[in-house]
Amino acid sequence: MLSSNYTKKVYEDVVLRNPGESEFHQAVLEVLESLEPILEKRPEFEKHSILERFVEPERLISFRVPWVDDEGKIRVNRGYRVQFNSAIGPYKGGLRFHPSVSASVIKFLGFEQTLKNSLTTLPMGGGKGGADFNPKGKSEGEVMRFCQSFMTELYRHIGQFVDVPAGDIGVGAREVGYMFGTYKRIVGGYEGGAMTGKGIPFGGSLGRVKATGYGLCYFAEESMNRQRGTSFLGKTVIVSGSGNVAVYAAEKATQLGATVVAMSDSDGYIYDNHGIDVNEVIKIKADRQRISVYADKVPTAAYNEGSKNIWSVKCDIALPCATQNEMDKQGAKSLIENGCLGVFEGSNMPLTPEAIALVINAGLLYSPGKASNAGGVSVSGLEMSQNSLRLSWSEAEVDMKLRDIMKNIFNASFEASKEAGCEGNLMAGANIAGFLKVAEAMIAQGAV
Ligand code: NDP
Ligand code: 2IT
Repeated sequence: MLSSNYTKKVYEDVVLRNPGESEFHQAVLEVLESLEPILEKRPEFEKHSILERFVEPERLISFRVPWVDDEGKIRVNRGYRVQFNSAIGPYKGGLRFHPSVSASVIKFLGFEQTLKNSLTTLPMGGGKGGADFNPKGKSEGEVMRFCQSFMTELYRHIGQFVDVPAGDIGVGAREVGYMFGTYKRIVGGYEGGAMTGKGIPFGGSLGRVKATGYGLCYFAEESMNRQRGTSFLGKTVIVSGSGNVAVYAAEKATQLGATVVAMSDSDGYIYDNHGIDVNEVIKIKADRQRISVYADKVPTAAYNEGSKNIWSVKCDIALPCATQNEMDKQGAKSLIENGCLGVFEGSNMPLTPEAIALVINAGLLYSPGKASNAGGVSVSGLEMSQNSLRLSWSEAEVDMKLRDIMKNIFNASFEASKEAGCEGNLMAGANIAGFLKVAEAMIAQGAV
């Protein structure tokens, strides 16, 4: 609930100006609620219309993506890029290929990305993009032709100093490779820093693939240690999803001494109280098969239909790593009843507002994705630095920098929560800490 006239007015305008865009409204409302305590103390933000500017993307590009399927038929998808905020650096954020992609989804993600990138301490603004293309069931040739067509429009909007895309749902190393190759061909030169998540032989960072999942666990470990004096050691963990973020979160949680008992895809989840063999999941996903195949291969595992039911599994730690609004109040209630200690977000906005309220009010540890999943974009930032320097850091060096960054994000969020009078509320802390830096940069740059 908003209480100040300023935030109420800004939110009303967002709803009026972006009708029906429920994901975008949801992301904005959460942030405005968190910012209220500091807005009272910093009247200059209202004076400079910072919130009005902060919720309005600098630019939203939407474009036709025609491509030819294996039958020779021309198909059409819609592509997007939102260039949300460039106050502290070039726009930066991933590309998502999923049938659910819409202007609302891309805007919520770009809005969140602005705050997340600010938290990383690296000079990156906020952007996001994608298409309502479903890579599932498409041949290699179809995926390549789609990526090439997508880039023949996107290239004119990006560049190492302008806007730097990377992967997200449905976009991994394969798709980034096809898009980067097309970009390179069109612009007529190697501009490594124009995309991140690239393959290792052509400028990729050793460590980017694992960065989001590993970073999530480093953040969760720090939170458990600092806020409860405990750690992953001996804990049971649920990881939803089985994509890039999920598998490396599961791998790191296992390395830190936890037992991952459940993982999922959009159809259902697997359960094994002996612990899930992450390498087997990685193999299944490399073959682009469903998670149900795991239960066929591993006799101690069971498969259950319905991905949302994963939260009914008893666990100490929940790591949602699939998609937005994947945990509703029923899921949160089950976790609380089963004595869960903390929920750390790997995906972007996985908890509904009702689920967040339940988790926080029940006293569980909780971290918002913009803080705890920032490891991915942080290592993207490191990849950009390496491309500019024309060198390559070892995986161990990247991992060390990632650990430091995640610790710093925890500290910044925790300190900001203390200053705002809600010590330990990392949602409020992350929103405030991320916002302040961008807001100050916006004031310094005038009415742009
Ligand atoms: P992937 O495409 O690699 O994996 C996505 C996983 O989530 C798959 O298991 C997929 O299942 C599942 N999933 C997707 N949509 C739904 C849905 N509607 N309902 C249930 N399950 C679903 O994506 P990533 O791992 O890269 O991304 C996962 C989340 O993490 C996203 O929210 C993304 O924005 C966020 N993120 C990603 C970063 C990165 O570096 N990649 C960085 C920071 C955040 P299925 O195969 O059945 O579709
Ligand atoms: O949501 C995210 O932070 C990402 N998908 C990663 C973005 C990036 O530019 O690496």
